[in-house]
Amino acid sequence: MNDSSDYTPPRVWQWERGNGGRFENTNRPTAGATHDKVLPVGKHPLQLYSLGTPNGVKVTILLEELLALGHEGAEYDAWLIDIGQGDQFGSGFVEINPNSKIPAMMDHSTTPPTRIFESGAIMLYLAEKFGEFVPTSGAARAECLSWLFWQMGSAPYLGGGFGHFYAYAPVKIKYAIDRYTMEVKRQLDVLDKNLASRRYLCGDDYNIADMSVYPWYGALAQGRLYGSEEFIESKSYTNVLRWATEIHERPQVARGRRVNRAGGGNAMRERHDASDFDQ
Ligand SMILES: N[C@@H](CCC(=O)N[C@@H](CS)C(=O)NCC(=O)O)C(=O)O
Repeated sequence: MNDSSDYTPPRVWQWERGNGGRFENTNRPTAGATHDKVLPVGKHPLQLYSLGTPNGVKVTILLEELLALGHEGAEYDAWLIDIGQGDQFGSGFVEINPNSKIPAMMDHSTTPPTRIFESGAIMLYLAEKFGEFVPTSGAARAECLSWLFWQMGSAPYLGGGFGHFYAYAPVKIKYAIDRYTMEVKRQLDVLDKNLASRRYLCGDDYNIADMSVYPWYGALAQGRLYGSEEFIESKSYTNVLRWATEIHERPQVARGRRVNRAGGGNAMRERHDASDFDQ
C-alpha cells in the first residue's frame, strides 16, 4: 500500500482488497447482508445482539443497573456478534441494524416487536421505557441529552480516529496520529473541566450520559484503551480519572463489562440469566 507521502488520490476511488489493515476482511464500501443467518431469540422480551466493546458495554451496564433497581422487565438475553468474523453482515442482524454495527436490540414486549440500533438510541429507549437514568424534563433533561449526544459525536474521533491510527493502522502516519491525538486530548480536557465541579457529567445524579461516556473516555483515562496511557498522558486528567474510578467500582458496571466477551477469565460470551454471572 502507499504511505501518506507518495499518494495522490485518483479521479475516482477504487476499492483495493487486502490493504493489510486489521479490518481488511470485514470492511467494504457497500451496505447490506452478505449471507443468510437467522438470529437466535431467547426467553426474555429484550434481545441484545452485541459485543463487549465500549459501544456494546454501555448497553449492558444500563441493563444491569436497571435490574439492580428491581426492574424485572429489563431481563435480557445477550448474544455475541463476532464482528471480526463478519456476523454483523448476516441477514438477521442487518434486519435489525441496516448499518451493520453492534449493538442492536429487539424489544419483543411490543406488538409488533421494536428494533433499535445505534447505542445512543438504545440507551434513551431503555431509560425512557423504565423511567430511570434520564431526567424527564427541562434543563436537567437537556443537559443529559447534550452529554449523551456529545459521546455519540465524539467517540468516533477516539475509536475510528485516534485508536485506529495509533494502535491498528498497518502504517504509522504522523499527520493522522497528530490530528486525532490533539482532538482526543481536547475532548478529555472538555470532560476534565466539566468534572472539576461536578460529581457526574450532569451534576449530582448518575445517568445514561455517564454510562455512555465511561466505556470510552473513562477507559482511556484509566489507561485501558489502545495501550496509550503514557502517550496521551491519560492520568493527568485527574477529574476524569476520579469519575471513571467511581463508576468502575459499581458492581452493576463490573457485571455489564463481562457480557459478550470472547476472552478467558470471567468473560461471558452470552448472558441469559442473572445466575450466569455466578458460573
Ligand atoms: N454509532 C454506532 C457505532 C457502533 C460501532 O461502531 N460498532 C462497532 C464496534 S464498537 C462495530 O460494530 N463495528 C463493525 C464494523 O464496523 O463492521 C453506535 O454507537 O452504536
